[in-house]
Amino acid sequence: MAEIVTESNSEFAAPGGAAATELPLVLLSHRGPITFDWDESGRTASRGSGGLVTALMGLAEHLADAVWVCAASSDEDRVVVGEAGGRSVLVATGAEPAIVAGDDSVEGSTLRIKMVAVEPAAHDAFYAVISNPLLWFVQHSLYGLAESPVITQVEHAAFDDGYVAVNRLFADAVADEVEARGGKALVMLHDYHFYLVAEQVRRRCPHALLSHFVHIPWPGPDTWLTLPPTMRDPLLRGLLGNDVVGFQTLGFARNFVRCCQDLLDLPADLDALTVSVDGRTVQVRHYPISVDPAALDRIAAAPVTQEYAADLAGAFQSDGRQLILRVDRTDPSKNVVRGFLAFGTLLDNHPELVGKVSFLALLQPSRTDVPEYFDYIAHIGAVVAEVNARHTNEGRQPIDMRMVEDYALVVAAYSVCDVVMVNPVADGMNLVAKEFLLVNSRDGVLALSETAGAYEELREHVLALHPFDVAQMAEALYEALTMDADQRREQRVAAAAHVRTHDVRAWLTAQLEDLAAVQRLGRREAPAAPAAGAPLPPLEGAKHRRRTAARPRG
Ligand code: ADQ
Repeated sequence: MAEIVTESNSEFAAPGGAAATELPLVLLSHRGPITFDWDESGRTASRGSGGLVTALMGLAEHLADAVWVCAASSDEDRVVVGEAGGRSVLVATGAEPAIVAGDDSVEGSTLRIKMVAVEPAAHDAFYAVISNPLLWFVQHSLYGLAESPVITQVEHAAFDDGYVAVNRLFADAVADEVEARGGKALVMLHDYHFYLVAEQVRRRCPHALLSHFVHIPWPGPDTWLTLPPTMRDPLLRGLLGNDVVGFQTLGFARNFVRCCQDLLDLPADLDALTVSVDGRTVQVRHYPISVDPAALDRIAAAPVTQEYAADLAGAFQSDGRQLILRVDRTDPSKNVVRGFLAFGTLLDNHPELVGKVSFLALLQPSRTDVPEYFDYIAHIGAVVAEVNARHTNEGRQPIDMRMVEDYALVVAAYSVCDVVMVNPVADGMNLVAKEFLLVNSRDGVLALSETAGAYEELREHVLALHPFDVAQMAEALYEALTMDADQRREQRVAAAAHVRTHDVRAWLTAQLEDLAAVQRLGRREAPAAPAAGAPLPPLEGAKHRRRTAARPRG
């Protein structure tokens, strides 16, 4: 098997060199790796942050012929789409990202990006009616079924004219890129916005190797019954257009197989995690996403982070006081309200802790245009005010809630806190839990919801939270605050070692290995993998050249 490895991305090679295919890469995610804007100095370009963007960029930047398809999100993105006539643009991705003009040469990393501009009404139906909230709420089990969801003609129309139409648009964009690469490419699709893409790309490009990674939970068939068959069946069938469908946990992967069995009546194997459809076998896998330890270490060591850490320790931890932290988007799935109720109960039950423990919440406002999210922020504010009114001690309020997006502050808070509370109602993985483990310097305790994807990996090293049981969460916080030093250290060290060895590169490498295996075995065989000795020949991909270093622009 040839490898996807070039001189400069050998960190993505699996041991033994079996990591990948020799195919060019086409990525798809709703949010892109680069966003363009306009200020007084002219066009600006900024690189997305976060482990996922970094890992996928690290792969794509080093492959000739890779392209990342995404939605145009800003006005300037749409100007770029217009200028490029709908084609992809080459972007230099160094410290100051910029578009590379046709005849310019560039030194350093580059990435080809194809942004798709969606007509606003269709995008609104796709994004603000179907993806968020309908799919997000179903997949995180957020509906109180006595009253919601109410699926009317509006949602049906939004599904047909928004979700289906926009998925078709993106499928066309992806298929155009695959065809431009000779019809053979490795296609990696991301998340709940694009469940219908693979099936359509497969129709146009039967030789593409297709995978989809779902970042959020995949509930069991009963929960999917919340959606009418006219929605849920196409979503499942769309995903079955892939060769490999990836989830965060084994539990979610099994749920998907059960959905295919129970809702579509397809032959499936719950042990092998395969589904047979249209004479093909679809592999269902789990790849727990993770963080980039080196990048986190750099941020933790930066002067701004260190300054923040000293300020936080001075404000919250003098005289032996302890600090509980939470870091979240203000998303109802994160369960912020019950978290504060549990803290209030902790102080009610243990009045000796009043004045001795604070709760710092760094909350990033999220999707405030969705009514449920807007109302949730108001609810959070009311609970915080109530707990603070009940337990203010010598002028010190126990909860310090900040609506802020500041990653250096977040990392500083991880490093000094004594306990971090991660209590989502449901979560695909939850990177806050993993980030905290890597940078905490006080043997802090991770109090983690049983329903977060991260719990499947970390359960032995954390205090379990039941996200609906406020009394249990209050007692777990008490246990965390009073845990003896040896146990704290043992737990955190073991959990951090796990995260360091299971980082975001391991997440990506595992997917590339599985895709290479699918390609090796010949994905068109059904129902099981072909007998040894009868594999299809590997698909011949475009040759991967190392980009010639050249002089920078201007
Ligand atoms: P999210 O739901 O966004 O991700 P999570 O995995 O916790 O959840 O990632 C949040 C990120 O935002 C973390 O890197 C965190 O540090 C950062 N963040 C949160 N609050 C912040 C603040 N106030 N300021 C600055 N940064 C802040 C989705 C899924 C998850 C899955 C990821 C990746 O819902 O389950 O883990 O994708 O697959």
